[in-house]
Amino acid sequence: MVNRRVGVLVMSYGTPESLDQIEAYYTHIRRGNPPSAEQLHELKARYEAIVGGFFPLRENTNKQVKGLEETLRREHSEVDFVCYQGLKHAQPYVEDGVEQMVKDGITEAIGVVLAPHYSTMSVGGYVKRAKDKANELGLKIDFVLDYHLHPKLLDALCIRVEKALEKFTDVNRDEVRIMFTAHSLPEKILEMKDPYPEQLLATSKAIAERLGLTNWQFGWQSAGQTAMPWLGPDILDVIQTIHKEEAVKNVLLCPIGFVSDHLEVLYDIDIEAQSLAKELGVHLERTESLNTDPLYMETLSDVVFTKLEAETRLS
Ligand code: FEC
Repeated sequence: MVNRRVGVLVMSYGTPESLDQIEAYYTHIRRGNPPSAEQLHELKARYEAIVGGFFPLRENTNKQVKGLEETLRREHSEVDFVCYQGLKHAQPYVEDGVEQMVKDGITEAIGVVLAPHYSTMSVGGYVKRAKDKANELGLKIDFVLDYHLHPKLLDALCIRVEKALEKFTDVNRDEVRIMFTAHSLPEKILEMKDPYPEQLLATSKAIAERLGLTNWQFGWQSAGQTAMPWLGPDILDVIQTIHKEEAVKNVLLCPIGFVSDHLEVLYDIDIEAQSLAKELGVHLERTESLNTDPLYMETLSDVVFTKLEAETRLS
């Protein structure tokens, strides 16, 4: 008997493949408006500081897509799962992934984003593009919208917090301020009753409860430099304030909104936040990124399979 064949569209942010592609990538992020020479120079300098010609997000996404396919096939061998990549701002774009599935004769698919928390401006954007293309080509597709409280995701994050706390050898762990972080978004999402801030807080609380953490808070990172206000407080301001007003000398950053090593982690935390911490005499550490952690791969496999089962029951 031939197994049921299901395509999985694995969507992620995307990154350039070389330094000379940064301009086109940035222009795409800015919805077709090229950046000024100054903006481009500033972004190139950030990539140069982390990559030296190598873009970690590309390889991490490739490995995550492969890891998810292997996990799905191992855990659910009754279905012939085939994973396709669809990127938001680089090739292969979300639409390319959908098109490839159709070319390969896939007729039913599930979409999932490599970001656990839902926002209309993040996951909602990926889903809309994939849905539009799938409708145009007649592909049946459904989507996982979030998985921020999945027990295996929480396990993976808790293990990382525990491991990173071990780096603070000369203080009691209650003296370390743990700050959960995620990418900021324009404040206007609050008027739209967007679930993003609430979901991020729910993940933070769940980790804190499981580990019995008492000294923790949430902070936003990587806000865009635009005229409109972005969600705050920004982690750089928080580090300064808690150092000045509460004499905090030990900080652990846990970027729960990201699942890979990439610019926003390797530059915004490891270089920018770390250099501020050094200047202030604060001991700052960060939890390791999930990348291809088997617990993360199992989380994704589980939410994809559960969505497929729910769809099967409905149809
Ligand atoms: O390593 C890499 O090459 C890419 C790292 C990267 C990730 C990422 C994830 C998210 N972003 C989110 C929202 C926004 C909004 C804007 C925006 C702009 C940028 C720029 C770069 C960039 N983002 Fe990003 N983001 C990454 C990189 N992001 C580079 C442009 C320069 C800058 O502002 O720093 C503003 C766009 C606009 O002008 O309208 C909004 C969100 C996520 C997490 C969810 C996800 O992964 O989709 C939300 C990784």
